[in-house]
Amino acid sequence: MSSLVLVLGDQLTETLSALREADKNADTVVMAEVADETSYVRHHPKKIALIFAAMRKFAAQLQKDGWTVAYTQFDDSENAGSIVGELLRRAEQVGATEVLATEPGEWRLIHALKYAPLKVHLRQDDRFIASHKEFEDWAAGRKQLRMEYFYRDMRRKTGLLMEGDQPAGDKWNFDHDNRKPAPDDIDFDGPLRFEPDATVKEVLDLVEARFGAHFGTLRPFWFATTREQALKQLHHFVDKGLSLFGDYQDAMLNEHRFLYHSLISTSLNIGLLTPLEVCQAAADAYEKGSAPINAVEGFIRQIIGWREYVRGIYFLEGVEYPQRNALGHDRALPDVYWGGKTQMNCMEKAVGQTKEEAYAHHIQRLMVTGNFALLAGIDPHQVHEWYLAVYADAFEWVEAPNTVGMSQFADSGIIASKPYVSSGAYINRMSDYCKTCAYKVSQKTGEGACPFNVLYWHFLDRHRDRFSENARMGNMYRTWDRMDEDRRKTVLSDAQEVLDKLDAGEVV
Ligand code: FAD
Ligand code: DLZ
Ligand code: SF4
Repeated sequence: MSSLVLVLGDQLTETLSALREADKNADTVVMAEVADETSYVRHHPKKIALIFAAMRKFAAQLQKDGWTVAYTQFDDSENAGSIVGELLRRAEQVGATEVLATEPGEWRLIHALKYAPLKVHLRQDDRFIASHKEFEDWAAGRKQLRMEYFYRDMRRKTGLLMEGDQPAGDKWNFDHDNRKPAPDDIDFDGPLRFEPDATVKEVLDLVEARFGAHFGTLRPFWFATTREQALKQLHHFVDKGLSLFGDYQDAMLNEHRFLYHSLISTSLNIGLLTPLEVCQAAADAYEKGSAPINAVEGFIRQIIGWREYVRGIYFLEGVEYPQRNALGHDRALPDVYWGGKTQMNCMEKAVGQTKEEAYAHHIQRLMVTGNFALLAGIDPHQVHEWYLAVYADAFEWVEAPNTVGMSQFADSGIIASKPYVSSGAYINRMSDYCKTCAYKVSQKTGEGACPFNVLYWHFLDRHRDRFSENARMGNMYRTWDRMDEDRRKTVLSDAQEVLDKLDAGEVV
C-alpha cells in the first residue's frame, strides 16, 4: 500500500526523516502552498515568497531525483486551503490511507496532523542536534535551565571546538572579548544577493497579487532559495565576515543593516542548510587560522547553543507557552511597529529595515524593538505575533522562546535570568542611532529626553515587587532609590506621558 509523504515549507532537506523512511518507488510526496499557512499571522511578503520559491525548487529537485511529487500551487483551483485538507484530497486521488511526516515546528500543526482523519506517522525532526528526549533529560531536576550549561553539553556531543575533553582556547565562552561598540565603518559588503530566476519571478508576481497588502516590501528579493545558493551564502560569510562576527555582533549602524552577520537563519530554518555543516564550516576557518576563536566560538554558540536551547524550551514548555504573560502587560502594539511615524531614530531604523528586508539582527530585535515593547508594557502575545509575521526566519519553535521568553520575560524567567531592559545609554554605546535622533540620549527628563530613559525607570518601579530581590538587578534599584523623590516623580510622570501618547495613537 502506498503512503503519502508530507514535506512542509520549512522541511526542505533531502535527508528529512520522513523522506529517508519513504519508498521512492511507491510513495507520493505531498507539498502544498495553502491559505491556512499564509494566514495564521500576516507574514511579510518576502517570507511567503521565500517559502513558496524554495518549496517549488525543492519539489523540482525531488522529481529530478525520481520522487513522485503532488505539488499544489497557491492558485490551483482544487487547493483545499490547509495542510490536512490537501493530504485528504491527495489520499483520495492516489488511494493512500497513511501519511508519513516529520514533526512540524509548531504545536498548531502537530495537533492538526495528530487529529486528522488519516493515519499519520510522525517522525522526529532529527535535523537538530538535541532530540526532545535529550533536552528533557538535561532539564530534568534542574532549578534553572541556563543555556550556557546546555551549550557545553552540545560542544561535548558534537566535538566542535574541543581539544580532547577541553574547550579550544581553554575557555567555553569568549563573550568577554566580543560586543565592541559600533566601528565607524564596515569592510564586509554583507550577504550575497541572488538575482530572481524564472521560478522566483513567478512567485513574486503571485505574492504581490495575493499578499501585497501585508506589511513589508517585496522587491528587491534576493534571499537564497536553493541549497546551492545557501551554501554560497554560508561560505561567503565564513570567508569574509566571520572573523569580525564576535567583535561587532551587537553593534548597530544607520548605514549598515547587516554588519558582520551571516544572514543564514532563513536557510537554516527552512532546511536548506544543516546546523552541523554550518558550524563545521566555521570551525574549519578557526583550524585554518582564518578566523579567531572569539568569533568562531561566538558564532557556533548561537547555533548549537541558543538555537537548540530555544527549541528545547518550546517543546518542553508545551502548547500554551506563547500565551504567557508573567508581567501582566496589556498595552496594544503601537502603530510604530507597523511603520507608523516615530521620532525615535532607533525604532525607525529597526522597523524600517524590517519592513524592507524581513530581517533585523539580534540586537535590533532584542534591545530596540523588544526593549521598547517590554518597557512600554505591550501585550507579549501581540509582540509575539508581530515577530512571527515580520521576519523571514520566523517559525514558532524559534521565534516564541526568543520573543515571549528572552525578550518579553513573559515566561517569568525560564530563558532570561533578568529582563533585557536598558535606557538609551546602551543603544547609544552600541550604535550611531542617537547621533541623528530627534531625542537627546543624554537628557534624562523633560521635553526632548530619550523615551527609553524614562520608560526604563518606570518599568523598574512598576515591577519592584518582582525584581528588587533579583541579585542581578540590585544595583539598578539602588540607583533608583538614591535619586531624590522629586526627580523620581518627574521621571515617572514623563514616562506616563509617553505611555499616554502611545495609547492615544500620537507620535512618540
Ligand atoms: P547571525 O547573527 O549571523 O547568527 C548566526 C545564527 O545563529 C543565526 O542564523 C541563527 O540561526 C542562530 N541564532 C543566533 N541567535 C539565535 C537565537 N537567539 N535563537 C536562535 N538562533 C539564533 N531567530 C530565528 O531564527 N527566528 C526567529 O523567529 C527569531 N526571532 C527572534 C525574536 C527576538 C525577539 C529575538 C531577540 C531574537 C530572535 N531570533 C530569531 C534570533 C536572532 O535574532 C536571529 O537568529 C538572527 O538575527 C538571524 O540573523 P543571522 O542569520 O544574520 O544571524
Ligand atoms: C510559513 C509557511 C507559509 C507562509 N506557507 C506555507 C505553505 O504554504 N505550505 C507549507 O507547507 N508551509 C508553509 N509555511 C511553513 C509552515 O507554516 C511551518 O511548517 C509551520 O509553521 C511549522 O514550523
Ligand atoms: Fe533611540 Fe533614544 Fe537614541 Fe533616539 S536617543 S536613537 S530614541 S536610544
